[in-house]
Amino acid sequence: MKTVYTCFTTDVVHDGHLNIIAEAKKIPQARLVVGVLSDKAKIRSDKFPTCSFEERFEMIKNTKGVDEAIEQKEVHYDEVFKTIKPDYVIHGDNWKEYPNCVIRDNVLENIKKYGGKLIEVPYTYNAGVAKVDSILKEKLAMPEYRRKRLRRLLELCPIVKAIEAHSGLSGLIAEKTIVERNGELDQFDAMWVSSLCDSTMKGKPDIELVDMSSRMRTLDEILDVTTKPIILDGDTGGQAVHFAYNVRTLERMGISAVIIEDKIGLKRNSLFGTEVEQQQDSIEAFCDKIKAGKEALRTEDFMIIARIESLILEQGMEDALSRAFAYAKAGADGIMIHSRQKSPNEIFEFCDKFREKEKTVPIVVVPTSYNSVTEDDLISHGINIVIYANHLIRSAFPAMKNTAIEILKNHRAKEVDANIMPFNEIIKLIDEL
Ligand code: SPV
Ligand code: MG
Repeated sequence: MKTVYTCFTTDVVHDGHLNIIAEAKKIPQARLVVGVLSDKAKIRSDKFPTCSFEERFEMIKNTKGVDEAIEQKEVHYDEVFKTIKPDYVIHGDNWKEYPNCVIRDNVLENIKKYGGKLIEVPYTYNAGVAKVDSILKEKLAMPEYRRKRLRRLLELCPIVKAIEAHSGLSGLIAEKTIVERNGELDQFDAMWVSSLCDSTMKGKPDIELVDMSSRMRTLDEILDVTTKPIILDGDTGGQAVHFAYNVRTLERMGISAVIIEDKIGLKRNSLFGTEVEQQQDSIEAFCDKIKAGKEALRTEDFMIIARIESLILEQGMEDALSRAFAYAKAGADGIMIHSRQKSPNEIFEFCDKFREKEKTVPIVVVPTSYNSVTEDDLISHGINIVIYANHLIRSAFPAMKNTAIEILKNHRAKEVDANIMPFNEIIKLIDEL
């Protein structure tokens, strides 16, 4: 008996999968083993699953023509080659494109070591397959599915990576960018809707001038075209009573978390530090705000994360730590600790001391100033979420400004063409329904 192997990442078996099974069945005297990709591997290389691994496994196991289903833990098939050594691997030819070609290259390299064979089947894309894709995408975007995904990511990922989004278009970049790194695939897990970037986008200062209604319009734009979970920068949260109302609205919209900072009065951006006047809230009042938010919640999904400004305002490590413990006790679902130092040392000291006593409450960091720190360093200090808080807008601004300068200088647009997106790409960038 020969063994034919394929790996399915899907939540729904459609014509494409049935076609692969049918092709596999044409091989005489062979049994078909199907790998079901683990959740951990799926979220690095594909969309988030819309059902549990167990449900996906049962579905594949019970599909006609499948002789055996196994869990494939990693994106790459190395383990499969060690244990099963399939005579054939069968796959749709759509994996020839970047970034999935990385998986294909690895399969080709390994299979030829022992004389196995790769069979590629033309990718099936018909109205039925398109419909399944679109239904799954819609399901992923629904508030009740999207909202709880941040908590699930915290269980699945060594560190959850969020990138800022300030519009539908930047949301699409956060949603769709997948890269190959050291042979592995990677993508962002979540989006951060920053007060700085949302305000800057509107040409306004980051002082809570762009009000919550406007912030919600930005959120809605992003929610409309993406599926990844969203963490909102909620500034100070405003008055506790208003915060409670806003939490309820955000929860209904499908936002996964809001982060509020322990400042009062006219809020200025933290990266100003002590260069401008900024006032920290009392521990008691801020705990009351956290509690008011928690009481307003209707689900277990939504997270209220407390942001500590003690290091920004040079109030010392002890102040930061005592606030962190108090906020966690008041019910905060996570602690964000912020710093504007070039070195991550004070962040690491805080995290190490916090983790001595508090093992589970997630820690969030924003390494804008201490940007040489790596995600591995952050993981080793018990940090759970990293936010790249302003990088898309900071890269867009100089690019746009440069284009404006060049057109003005040349009295025509030809000179900028080489540095901008080709016209036929921009008109096809956005998928139509
Ligand atoms: C933001 O992105 O708006 C933040 C993070 O609050 S920071 O700008 O570093 O204060
Ligand atoms: Mg902010």
